[in-house]
Amino acid sequence: MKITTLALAALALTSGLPAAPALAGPGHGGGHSHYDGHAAALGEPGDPKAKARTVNVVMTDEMRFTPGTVTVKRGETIRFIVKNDGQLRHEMTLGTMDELTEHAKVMEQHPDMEHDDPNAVTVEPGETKTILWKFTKAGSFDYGCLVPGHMPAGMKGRITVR
Ligand SMILES: [Cu+2]
Repeated sequence: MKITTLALAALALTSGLPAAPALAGPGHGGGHSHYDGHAAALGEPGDPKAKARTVNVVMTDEMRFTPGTVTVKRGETIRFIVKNDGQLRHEMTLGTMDELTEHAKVMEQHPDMEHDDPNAVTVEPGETKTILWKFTKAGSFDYGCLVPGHMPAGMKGRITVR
C-alpha cells in the first residue's frame, strides 16, 4: 500500500496539478506546503501575535461540521480549533465555494493529498489542528471537507463576515 500512496503523491506532484489549469492561479505552482494565495478572497493568514478569538469546530463521520455557520467581524482574527471526532480522516479548508469545488475535483483524483496551508488542515481521527485566519473582507464565504464525497454529503459550512 505504501507504494500506491507514494505513486499517487508523485502523480499529484508531477501530472496532477498542471492538468488542472483552474487551480494554477497566482503562485500555485509550488505545491501545498506554503501559503500560495489560496483563499485570498477571505483575507490572509493570521498573525500568531495578534489578538484572536477562538472558534471550536468539531468534525464527525456524519459529514458535518459543528458549528455549520460562523459569524465574524471584518478585521477579526479567528483561531479555529478543529477536532476530528470521527473514525475517518477529515479536513477543513476555508475558501469560496468555487475554490472549494475546484479543489475537491483534484482531491477526487488524488485522495491521499494532504493539506498544510494556512487556510486548510487535514485532521486524522482523534486529532485536533488549528487554522489561524484574519478575515479582512466582508461577505459570505465557505468551508468544506475536501476528502472525496464529504462535501457533497453536506460537510461544509458558511462564514459571514460583517
Ligand atoms: Cu470529511
